[in-house]
Amino acid sequence: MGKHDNHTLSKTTDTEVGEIIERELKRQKSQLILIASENFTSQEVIKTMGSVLTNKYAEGYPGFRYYAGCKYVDEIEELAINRANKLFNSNYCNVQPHSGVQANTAIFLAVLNCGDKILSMNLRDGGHLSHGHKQNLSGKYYEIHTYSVDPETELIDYENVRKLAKITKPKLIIAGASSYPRIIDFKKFREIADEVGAYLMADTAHIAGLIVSGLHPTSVGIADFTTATTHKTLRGPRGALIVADKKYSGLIDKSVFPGIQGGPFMHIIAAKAVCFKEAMKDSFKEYGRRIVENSKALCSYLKDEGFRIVSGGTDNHLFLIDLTNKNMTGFDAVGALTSVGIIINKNVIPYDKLAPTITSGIRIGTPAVTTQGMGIDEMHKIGELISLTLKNRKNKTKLKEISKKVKKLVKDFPVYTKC
Ligand code: DSN
Repeated sequence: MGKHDNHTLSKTTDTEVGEIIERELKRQKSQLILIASENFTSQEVIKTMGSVLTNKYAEGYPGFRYYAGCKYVDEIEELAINRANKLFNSNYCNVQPHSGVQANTAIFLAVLNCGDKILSMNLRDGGHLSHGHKQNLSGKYYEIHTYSVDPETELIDYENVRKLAKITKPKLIIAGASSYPRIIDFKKFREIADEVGAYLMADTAHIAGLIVSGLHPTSVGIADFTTATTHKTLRGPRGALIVADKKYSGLIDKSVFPGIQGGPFMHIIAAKAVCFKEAMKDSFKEYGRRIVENSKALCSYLKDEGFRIVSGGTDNHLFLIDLTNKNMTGFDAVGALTSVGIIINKNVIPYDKLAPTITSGIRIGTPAVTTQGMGIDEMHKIGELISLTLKNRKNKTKLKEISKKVKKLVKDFPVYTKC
């Protein structure tokens, strides 16, 4: 079971803040959350994030802190590290990065000098801001070269990656994406990195939960560095971690602290430990299996409804729809879907001619609705509601009817049942 029962979220007595949180809770309870990077974390994770551990400064690492009084937070961080290593089958990890961007940045700082070359996936084709966007630190401090997906298949063209790697001779190759619906072949990336003497970093922010469930091949033991967020498919607190071989421990630890961060968030590290334990359970493997099953079911329903699916389908928790032939932008689609309570995000698609603020596509993901306990029948209902909304986006009466159906569907699958 992926569903979290018996949630009792405690309320703040600061009414101004409390009322806003209450409204956000109501929103989460009444809308269909199909943002591929969002999820509903467990009550245990939420409780742990709200613990007194937030009071403690602990710059440094267990046993080597710059503050006194770290006996118990040392125990917490050691527990989180041991659980992460068990979960990812690794011999070293750093659980302090506050976010995926910071985990990635820590790797850059660890192995690159300003001006060194990175070869990463084009943002338009599925890459991430922190892989070299010109406004991100990565794009400002390093020389970025990008690979694209094949224009026909919309899959990563490994031969082209190899060719580009040989031409550009990067010091670091990044494998990983924030909107790529297919399996990433980390072994092929390893071969390419070895051929040109580059480091390989796998950014598994989106797929970490699928990796630990055995639903996606692991990058651990293949890439030099694996970064992951803990709040997406891993379903933990907002944060990140880095997994690598222990020969890199000194470099990475220094790079996270004091390199790019100060005091670690001990309450979040504790919640990461809770998440890692939850992710070791057989029920989490089953959850991962159902995320992918649901993603495939929703994707294929919408494909049958006449929507063009980028790369023709999905192997993971998300898929992309190209709206070009529907005379609609991603921006338009988000507006219509939000109006009926279906929350997705606009997304650039391979070779997109439109700006990231407009986009030709949308990205849809199933981690959150799968946590709610929805299955294939519900995916078909959601597919119908999405299709009807997009086809009737200017028909207010129709949109009102759809909105009622969305509310009913979500009500049948409560996440937080006691609040
Ligand atoms: N914002 C995350 C996503 O939605 O994919 C990535 O940082």
